[in-house]
Amino acid sequence: MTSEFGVEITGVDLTQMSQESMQPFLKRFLLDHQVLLFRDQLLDETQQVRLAQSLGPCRKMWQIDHYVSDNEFVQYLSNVDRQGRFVGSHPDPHSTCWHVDGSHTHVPSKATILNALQVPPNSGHTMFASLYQIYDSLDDETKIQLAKHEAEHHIEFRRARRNGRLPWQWSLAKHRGASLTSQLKWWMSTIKRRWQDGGVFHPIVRHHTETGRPVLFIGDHAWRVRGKFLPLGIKLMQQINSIEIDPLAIYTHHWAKGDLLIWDNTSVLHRAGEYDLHNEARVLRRCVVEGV
Ligand SMILES: O=C(O)CCC(=O)C(=O)O
Ligand SMILES: [Fe+2]
Repeated sequence: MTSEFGVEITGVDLTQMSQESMQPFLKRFLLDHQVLLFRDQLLDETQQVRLAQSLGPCRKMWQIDHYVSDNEFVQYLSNVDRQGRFVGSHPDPHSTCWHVDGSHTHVPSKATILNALQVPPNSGHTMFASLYQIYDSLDDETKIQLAKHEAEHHIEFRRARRNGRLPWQWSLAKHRGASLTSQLKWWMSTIKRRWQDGGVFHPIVRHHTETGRPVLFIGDHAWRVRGKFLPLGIKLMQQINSIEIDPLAIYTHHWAKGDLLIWDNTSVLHRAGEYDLHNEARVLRRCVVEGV
């Protein structure tokens, strides 16, 4: 892993451990090392949910149409359907940008668990960077300035541009052919919902809820700095989000079938790597633990 975070744990069969014995050990390792890797673990859905629940209640998951699970706590990230046919699209294209799972909710998830059922031999990696380390690398003045601000995290506003939701992109992207009326309706209902729900704000320098250590709480869902004139707030957030991450501080996980990764979601950024969507099958089973 890297010199700062991540650990591979060997000699453990996760299917054989009771929830009680797993809980203290997993919790300690996760807080200390942020990313845990176990190899050769082919769990079934129930076993993976049980493992996740040893850390806390699981989040109910949305399902990918072509690879649905009956278990509400399980999601498959897959570019093939159950018969192994390529569906021709990425299960979650936005996950290729650095992000924190669920940062657009008031209480971001505590941990994410992926188990690899099928993976390409040399691509489709997952990358991690420590938010403790990113914060620690800032100079004192920047730390003081950033600590004064909060970011609004909103998944739709942040993704609008990439999804071609902005008028000058309509002819280019996903929404090619969508009528002006349907686009306007989308914007009106999204803005109305945001207005009714109120925003989700997190301090840009956030203290980890369990370790108390400061992190630079950035990522793809953070779309504007609160309290600034909107275009400036958006621009400033983009600048903060585009902070350069030292390549040596990134852990790139090259998946093998049976790998199981657990990460402490609010102390790392993660992102999915590219792979050949049309020729290389990639199926990961995912569970998410609710935050505290
Ligand atoms: O597909 C991946 O490598 C990562 C997906 C992801 O962002 C997640 O599981 O939260
Ligand atoms: Fe994610």
